[in-house]
Amino acid sequence: MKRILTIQDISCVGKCSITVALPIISAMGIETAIIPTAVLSTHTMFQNFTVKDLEDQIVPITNHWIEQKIDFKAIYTGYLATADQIDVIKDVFKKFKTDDNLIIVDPVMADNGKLYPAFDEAFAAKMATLCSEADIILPNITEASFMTGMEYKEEYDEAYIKEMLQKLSKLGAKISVLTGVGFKPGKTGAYAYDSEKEEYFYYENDRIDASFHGTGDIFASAFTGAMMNGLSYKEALPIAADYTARCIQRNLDDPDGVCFYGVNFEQELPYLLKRIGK
Ligand code: PXL
Repeated sequence: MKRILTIQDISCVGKCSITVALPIISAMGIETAIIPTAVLSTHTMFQNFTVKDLEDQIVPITNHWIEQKIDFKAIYTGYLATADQIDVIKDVFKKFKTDDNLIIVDPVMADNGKLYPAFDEAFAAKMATLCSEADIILPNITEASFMTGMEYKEEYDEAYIKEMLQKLSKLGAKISVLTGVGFKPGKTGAYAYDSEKEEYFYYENDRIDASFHGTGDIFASAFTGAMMNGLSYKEALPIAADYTARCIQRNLDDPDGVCFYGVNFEQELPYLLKRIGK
């Protein structure tokens, strides 16, 4: 069985970060090791959440793994608690990078034109340096605008997206994926650029008119799980996009009531597994 490592927070209630990555990637048949960057009572969109930074655990945990000769086919990072953690995580990459494993960085820090409450522009600049060490990055347009210095736009054309992808690819990742890119009403999608092949790829799907937390993490987790099942990034992106859309719809249709802080990814897992042939 393949084993990957995901590095992000545990929001004890929140349906985001590790509490979605672990079940999704595990269900896809991939062993999912974790490094929790912090423990929060809830994600940061709740009022008065508690937070405990776990940065001091990262070095001892990874030193022990080195002793035990544990390795990973991918390292996927999500929400990181502080800018200082980013240097520690770069050391984790150094410890576990091999010629044939994949580093996937989702630079979780912002959405809808704004940084999340815990972050500032210095954090965004530091996150750009982590993206430089990745094979694949998965920012949304807001995150990309903070990392490239491009103006954030709600309405844009293809030239704006392509320029953003060019600037992102200068950070250094082989494949840059911009999420939440839609050119028509009722549509969204993922727009990717492969800097080695100098090739763009766009997958468009229906946009469900509702916004919930954790959907970016669900997308990144399904994408990582699909890649680890041997699919190409062009095969993995549509699966991740369609699965995420179904999770949002399923939440809206939930007979037990709509969850306001996250979506129903659990009951759409059978769909995801079918899409990867399991
Ligand atoms: O889904 C992204 C995310 C992950 N973890 C925490 C968050 C957020 C988004 O706000 O607050 C703690």
